[in-house]
Amino acid sequence: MSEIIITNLKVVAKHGVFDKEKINSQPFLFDCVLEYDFEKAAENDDLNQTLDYGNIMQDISDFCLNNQFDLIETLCYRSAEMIINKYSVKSVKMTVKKPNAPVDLDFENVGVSVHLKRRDVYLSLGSNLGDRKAILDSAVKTLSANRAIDLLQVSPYYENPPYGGVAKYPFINIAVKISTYLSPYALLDFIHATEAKENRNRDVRWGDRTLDIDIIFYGDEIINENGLTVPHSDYVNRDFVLVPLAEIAPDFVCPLKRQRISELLKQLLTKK
Ligand code: A4P
Ligand code: MG
Repeated sequence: MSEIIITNLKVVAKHGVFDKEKINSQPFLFDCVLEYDFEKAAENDDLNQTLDYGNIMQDISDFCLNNQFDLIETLCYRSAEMIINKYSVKSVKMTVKKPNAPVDLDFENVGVSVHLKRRDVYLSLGSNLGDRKAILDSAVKTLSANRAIDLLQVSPYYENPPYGGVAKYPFINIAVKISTYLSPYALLDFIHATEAKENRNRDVRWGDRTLDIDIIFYGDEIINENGLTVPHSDYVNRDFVLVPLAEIAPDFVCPLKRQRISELLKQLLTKK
């Protein structure tokens, strides 16, 4: 793993909550660490095979000067987003310090930091009410319209009988691969908003629904807390998840089961 590191890039700009901060400029100090594979550039001693740190510094400086935010949190997050989207790096760690923050105490710096990291995420989408294909298409469109999400693959549609004994009508299911730097919880919030947009009603667990989106994998991470379980707790028992998933990611290895999707599907089908 290799990194490009910028420290204490100073930009004099007008961010802050107070009126006087919006009128009088003050310094903001940026640290930026980009995860970037520059081994080839080093081997060939070639600037064209790496990122020009001068361009990155200019972009951070321009972004800081051309925008105005109340919070350094916003300045930090948005400038990290600008860099990860423009340079397609694996991750960006951005720190913003405000040495002249209006606090009447003796301090050197106050700052915030954010680490954005791209992961491949697999989602399972299902619909069994309304115009099911149109709803799934619209959900995929909503996902890809989020600037933090790149849509990588979409499986074909599969029609399935309802699983779980609660829902009455047949589902159409698809699997989708995205790349995103949203945290798992930010992604879950966005998924819930996407379901709500398609008039999802949450009255009955496992019930009929216009749209359901589940996170099956979030990179290699294993998460088991605060209402989120990833890998999804029951996906290995669900052919409506595994069949579309095997279509787009047969060789993906489940971080929990340590088996490929194609093997897991085979096992499920022989059990049935
Ligand atoms: N949650 C925890 N882990 C996750 C995760 N990995 N992805 C929490 C998404 N959400 C996760 O989900 C309830 C809560 O689970 C969420 O608020 C989140 O914090 P929900 O979507 O509100 O409720 P639900 O969908 O009714 O419950 P659940 O348990 O998610 O149901 P499933 O498992 O989604 O099952 N048959 C076919 N053929 N095709 C289907 O698509 N879908 C279901 C729903 C039933 N039968 C089906 C299908
Ligand atoms: Mg669900």
